[in-house]
Amino acid sequence: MGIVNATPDSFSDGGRFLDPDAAVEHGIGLVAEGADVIDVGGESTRPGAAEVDVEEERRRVVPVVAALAPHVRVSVDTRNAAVAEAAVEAGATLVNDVSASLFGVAASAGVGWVAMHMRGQPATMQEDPRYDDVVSEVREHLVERAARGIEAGVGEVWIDPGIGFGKDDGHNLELLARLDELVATGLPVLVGTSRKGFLGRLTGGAGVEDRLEASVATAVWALAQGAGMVRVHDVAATVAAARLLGDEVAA
Ligand code: HH2
Repeated sequence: MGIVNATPDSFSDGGRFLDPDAAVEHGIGLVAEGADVIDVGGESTRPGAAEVDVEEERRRVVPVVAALAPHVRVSVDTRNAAVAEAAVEAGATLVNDVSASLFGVAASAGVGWVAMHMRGQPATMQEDPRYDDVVSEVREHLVERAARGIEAGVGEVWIDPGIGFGKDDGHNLELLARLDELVATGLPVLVGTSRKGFLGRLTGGAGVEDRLEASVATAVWALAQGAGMVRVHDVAATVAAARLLGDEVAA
């Protein structure tokens, strides 16, 4: 899953693809690099990000989804039902939902749904997150959300541990180390580590443009543990590295 952020303030590519033409061109480039899905977002959910007006988010996302959908599977990265609905109407077939609450939209539109785990809201989620056992708590929450989605009639439900969403570095590492416990639920797992802050801290303070190796390493790790999809900025490098895992993962 390649990332296209049509936002002015995303942590790694904010402002580069706010112009719809630039966003579409970037998405097409990621498809050429080997992306199977393009994830289009119009609201940054980085720690501390402010909420975006729903109309503004819709204006950012819909033209990009409409232009990409004839070429590739498109997911919409949103926590707003109205934006998800508009994106699906424009051709998106997967709702990537960091709020894990939009299963109703996915069910009535007959599209897939990703339930991601987040503790709190982006504006405050990194203020001292605490868990007794982060993996069990995240798994329980996601299994409960997935059951709600399946009950509502969603035919394709993914779960995502939400790396960096209300988690400290230790929590993120624990979730990656014990990813097999999420895979063991039998639900397909999506993982997003790409260029995230914890990778910078773990690799001696690498800035956002210098996190390629750590991003690729964690993506390959996640796939090797059984994740079904990884959400990445650097598609070509990730695809090249993931090929080392062979047909088992590709299938
Ligand atoms: N991470 C981000 C956004 N959406 N969706 C899923 N399913 N999983 C993730 O880990 C995830 C996500 C944050 O990354 P990015 O889109 O690059 O930045 P921003 O939120 O600032 O737009």
